[in-house]
Amino acid sequence: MKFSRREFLKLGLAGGMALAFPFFGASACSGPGESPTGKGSTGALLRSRATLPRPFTAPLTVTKVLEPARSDASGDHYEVVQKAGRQEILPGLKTEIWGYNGTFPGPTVEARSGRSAVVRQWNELSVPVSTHLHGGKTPPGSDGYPTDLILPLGQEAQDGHSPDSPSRHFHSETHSHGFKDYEYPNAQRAATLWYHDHRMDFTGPQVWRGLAGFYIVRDEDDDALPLPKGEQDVPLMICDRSFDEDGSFLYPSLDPSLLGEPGVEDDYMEGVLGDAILVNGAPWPFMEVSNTRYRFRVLNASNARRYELALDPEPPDGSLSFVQVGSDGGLLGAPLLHRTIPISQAERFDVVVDFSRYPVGTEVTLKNRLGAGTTADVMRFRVARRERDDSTIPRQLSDMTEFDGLTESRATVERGEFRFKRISENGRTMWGINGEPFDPERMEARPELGSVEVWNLDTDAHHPIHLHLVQFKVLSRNGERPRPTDAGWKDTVDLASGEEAKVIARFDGYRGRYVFHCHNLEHEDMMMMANFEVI
Ligand SMILES: [Cu+2]
Repeated sequence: MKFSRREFLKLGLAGGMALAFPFFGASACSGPGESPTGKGSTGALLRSRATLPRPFTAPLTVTKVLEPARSDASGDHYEVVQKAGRQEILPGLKTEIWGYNGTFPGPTVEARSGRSAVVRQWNELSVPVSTHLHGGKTPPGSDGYPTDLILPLGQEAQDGHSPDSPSRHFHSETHSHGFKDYEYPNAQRAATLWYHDHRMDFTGPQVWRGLAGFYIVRDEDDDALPLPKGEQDVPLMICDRSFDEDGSFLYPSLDPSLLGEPGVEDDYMEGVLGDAILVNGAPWPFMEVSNTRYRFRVLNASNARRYELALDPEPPDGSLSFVQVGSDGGLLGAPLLHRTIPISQAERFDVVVDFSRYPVGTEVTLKNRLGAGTTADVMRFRVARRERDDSTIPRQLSDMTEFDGLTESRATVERGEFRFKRISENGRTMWGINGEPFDPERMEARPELGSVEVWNLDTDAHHPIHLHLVQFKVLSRNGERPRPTDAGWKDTVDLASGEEAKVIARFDGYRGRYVFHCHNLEHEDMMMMANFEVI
């Protein structure tokens, strides 16, 4: 019988060692360069028991676009059913997934800027859910607040895991039964957003089981650019997973029913890292491309894994691999060239890759420079044919007057440090902000509607920090200029251990309560989240 560290603790077998280990074991695999499997990521590797397939044998699939159930003058109305499904992810094995419409990834929603969408989410799973549109400027009642749950029909709200848990507040929260209508005004510029589960204490396991999908906002300005379009505009959802012998997802939940005690075995409190890399749900897929430019909307939908994406071989003409045209919040003002792209959980990079730089017949691998062994590869492109290319990358992409105008002198309030650090809660190591675990009742900040604020963020491990409602600008990193990949409108900033950032945002759109949190989903579930209320 295998004891988890937690069980050892309960039995009093491990003593002080068990308390000390999570601290020092943690930092040993969180810094750059230490563990081959966790390099650049804060987390512990969970090894698959299933035989993993040879890479580059499964074709990349592009997730299908969701058709509205109806459209009228007011906007588009969608119906989505969250339910279990069975998918062949590993060849010859079936994996039970939890998915939007029973698929993983969920269907892609294509929205128009300025045209509202209402998504009716049905819950046919065995657990409560809450759906968040990441990067969306969404009214508070539709933002997928962690306790704003859709309960399965016939299920009552539960008290959560322990009597003194913040989930005691469940009874004072609003719940829906069976379904909920999420209203997305889409009063925002074109951008690659994504939607995923956000249930308090259980986001990690529920996203791991498959509750994630793309939500792409388009507008006339973006459409009018001569960037690659149609089949050459490809969303790529990258995430890591681990598989049990029978093909089912492995995840170290304390209670796999996800109805009792939340959290993961102590060995994984740093975060859960899988050893299989999936793109759009397929393990290390290949994609046949023509010798033209492609626009890839890259999303890191992993729970805890960071990547540093690179092309192998690099373009033979010596040019840099990626031309970044967009960030979390849509187009940049002007394109940026990168040799590699570091991408933390929940970040999006909109990049153009020009395959005309490679001879037809070349195989180009998308590598993860932070990975080792099975996690060093992401997917492969085969330059299979010649094709006429009408696309170009214009020197000017979008009007950034508003972005450029967000300067420190415009801010009326400066807040923080917000310290994203380990805490001890009831004798357990957890994650907190300013020493506090998440509590739905406590407001960490009350920005005024329309005001500009500077927030200071700092960390003790790798924490990708995400603010709901707003897109911000990274003003500085560690007191210096932001790095090139911090450019543009951001809703998530990738902070490594001991880093600090100063970000600036205008808190406009809606009054109400929103969260900000670490997007390492195990950290988020273990309380690294706080509220702000726009007043
Ligand atoms: Cu974190």
